[in-house]
Formats: sequence, structure tokens, C-alpha cells
Amino acid sequence: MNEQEQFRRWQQLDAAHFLHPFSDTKQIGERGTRIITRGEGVYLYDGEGRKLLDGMSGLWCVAVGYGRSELADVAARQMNELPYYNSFFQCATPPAIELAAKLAEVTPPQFQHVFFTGSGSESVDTVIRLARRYWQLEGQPERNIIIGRWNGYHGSTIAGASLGGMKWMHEQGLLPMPGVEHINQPYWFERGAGLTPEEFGLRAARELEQCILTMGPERVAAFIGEPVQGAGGVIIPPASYWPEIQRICDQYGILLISDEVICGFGRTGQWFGCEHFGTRPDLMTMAKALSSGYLPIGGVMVGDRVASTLIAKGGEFAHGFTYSAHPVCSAVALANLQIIQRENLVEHVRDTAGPRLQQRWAELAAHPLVGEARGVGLLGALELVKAKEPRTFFEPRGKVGERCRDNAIANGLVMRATRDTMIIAPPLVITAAEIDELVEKAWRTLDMTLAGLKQDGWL
Ligand code: PXG
Repeated sequence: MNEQEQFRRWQQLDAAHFLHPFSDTKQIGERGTRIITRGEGVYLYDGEGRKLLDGMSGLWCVAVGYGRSELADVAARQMNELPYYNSFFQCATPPAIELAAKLAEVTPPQFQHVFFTGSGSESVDTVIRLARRYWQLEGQPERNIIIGRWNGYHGSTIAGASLGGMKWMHEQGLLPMPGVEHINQPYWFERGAGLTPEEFGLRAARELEQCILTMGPERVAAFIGEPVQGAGGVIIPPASYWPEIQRICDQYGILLISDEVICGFGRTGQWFGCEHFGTRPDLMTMAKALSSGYLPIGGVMVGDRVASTLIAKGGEFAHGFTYSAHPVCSAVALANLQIIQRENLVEHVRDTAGPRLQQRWAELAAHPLVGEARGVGLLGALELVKAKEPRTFFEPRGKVGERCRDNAIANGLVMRATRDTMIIAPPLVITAAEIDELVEKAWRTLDMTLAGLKQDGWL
């Protein structure tokens, strides 16, 4: 079988047997999947021999880039030594213990304890159980409501999808579950007309206070938010937003949960997004870049406030997964964090790659299709608009983003579309030359999209 026949065979088998996440299976079957076969540095290679600059780090996770044989060697060594043992019933494995200690070192000082999971969604489930358990132990079991945000993303389990604010996910399955409330997101570009970003940020944060007062502070356990909303469209809150959220959580004694699944481990130019925005969360969910996606692992950092209650008064916390603290995943995550430290990747994002990307990314705002180019660290978003003044979105929303995403692939760039917002989050190791290539490909993609829209009567 030659390469092309093999590729076609995979496409047929895929269409016949593989139900993909967040995909329209009928459409995939008709159009064929893109089969990625290899990765090196910031580049991917697909089954048709195309080389793609991966502007999304896989799915926001491949921080140290593809092709790190060091991580493969660590995994092989650990698999030979001890492929699996659990962390239940007073057991542990050396890599998990070492990883726990490393996480205590790299996270903010209030975090000395970690609970391991297998993914971001499991971390979100865990954080809900921890928050409610904490309030039970504090003698306030009626404090069980968790407040999230519309268009936030916290995963795809029943609990994660509930805390998230994706209405189309809720509509597909009796969600959200009870005990969850949502407030509006701090999305200035879409909702801030007539207000400065700072005014808008305060107003958006004060919706939390309003929600707490409506529910009754004695019933609210926690607020959860992504420092920067990722899947929702790289929504960067105005500078006034997080300090006000912190004030409100402090005032009503509510736990602050920072969902660091995307922002964690250097993405914003600090180790964690909460450090970029200056908040002091009580709990922090993590996954993705914890292992750079080389193996599935997640966790919850448990701050002193919750940990001290849990440990002093708790007894058994009836929660855990077979793969919590999996030794091979832990060993790879530890080696991944050592790479991030050894290669100073957080500083690279803060001082070199981040400023370079932001400077070049901002140039895209001059393109006729772009209503706003925003970013922080190695996150970027472009708002595609029909007209800049007055700001006019394309209707129906989402179709133009999809075209732009397909054009990006044709130009050798992986860029994601959330409705008509184009988003990027390249590997932390990206160089100046690769950033220039990314921005040039993005510009060409916008040109191609504009030409297509004109041709098809959208403009
Ligand atoms: N919290 C946040 C902030 C996330 O971004 C999760 C939790 C759940 O993680 P797991 O490992 O269970 O997927 C995520 C995941 C997208 C996209 O299209 C984003 C995520 C997952 C899949 C797709 O941008 N984020």
C-alpha cells in the first residue's frame, strides 16, 4: 500500500468508526478528516504531506513543542520501572510525589497541596467537590452554589459543561446541573459599547456581587473563572475586572477558583494567569501544559485555606480516579516542568516571544476584516467584522470564521475559529522568525478570506 492509499484507507475507516469530539460526524464523513502524522518544534505534518505551523499548540497544550525525545525517554523508563500503581489506600509512587513537590514550588505560595486527576474536566469536577466539602466541614453546608460565567469553558463532563456557560452545550443534555449560576463575561468588544474598558470591567465584575446578593451570600460556595477565557474566544478582561472580583470574593468570604487549564504554565508570561492579573485564588485547576499534552494529566492546587480545613477536620475525602497521579504521566509532567524551568520558557514568553507576538499581532488590526486584534503573552485573537465603523458583525455569526480557519490551513497555519473570532496560542518555544511567519500567514489568510467574501457576495 503506498502512502496515498494508506491515507485514503484511514479516512474511510475514520468516517466509518470514529465519533469525534465537538464535530459534526456527517460533515466530517463528507469532507474527510485531516490526519496529522508527525510533529517537530512548532510544526505539524499531515497525511497529505503538508507542513503546518501549529498556532494552537495542539489544543492549547504543547507548551514545549513537538518532538521532545527527552519526554519519550522518561516515559519509556518509567513504563519499564513501574507502568502503573494507584495513589489510593495510603499508596504513592516516586514520580507523583516529586511532581507534587515541584508544583508546590512553581505555583503561588498559598499552594502547598495538589490533588491529581487525568484531565481538565476531571479537575473541574474535583474542584466542585472540594469547594462543597470545604463548606460542609466549615459547618455551612448550605453554601453549595458555584458561580461561573456565560461563554466560559470548564470542560465537557456534566459538571464541567454545567459550570461552563456554553448554552449550546447545555441544550444538548439537561444542563446546567443544579447548584450552578452564571454571570456575563467581561467581553468588552462585544458588549462594552459606550463604556471604556475599565468602566466595563468594573460593571462586569459587579454582576458577581449582584448574583451573590440575589442568591444570598450564605448559599454561595465559590466563583470560578478562566483568567483569560480561552475556548470562548481569547477574551481578555479589562485591568479593572479581576481586582474587583477578588474584592467581592473577599468581602463575602467566597472561594475564588482560577481555572488555569489554558493560562497555566507560562501562557501569559507568568507561571499562572492569576499572577498576571494579581488575584489570590483558593483553588486552581490545571491540565494541558502540565505535561505539554505528551500524556494526559491534570490536577487541582489546593490553597492553605481549604487544605488546612480538609486536613484538620476532614477525615476521608471520598473522591479520586484510577489514573489520579499516574506514575508515567507524573514522570513526564515533572520532566516537562523541568524543561520549562531549564529553558526559561516563562521568561521567554514574558520578555521575548510575548512582546514580539503582541507587537506583530497588533499590525493585523489594519486589515479591513479585523475589528480588533488583542492578545496577552502567547495568546492572540482577531475579531472579524463586516464593517469597523460602526462595528458590524457578519450574520449569521460563525460562517466567516470557519472560512478563515480553512484558509489558514491552506496557507500552512493552524488557527482556530470561535464564531468569527480567530484565535492563536502557539507553543511557548516559538522563535522570533516563527512569529513573523505566523503573522505573515495570518495576513495572507485574511486577504484570501476577504477576496472570497467579495466573490461570494458577503461584502
Ligand atoms: N478548563 C478550561 C479553561 C479549558 O480550556 C477544560 C477545563 C477541560 O479540559 P479537558 O482536559 O477535560 O478537555 C478546558 C479544555 C477549544 C477547546 O476548542 C478547549 C478545551 C478543550 C477542547 C477544545 O478551544 N479546553
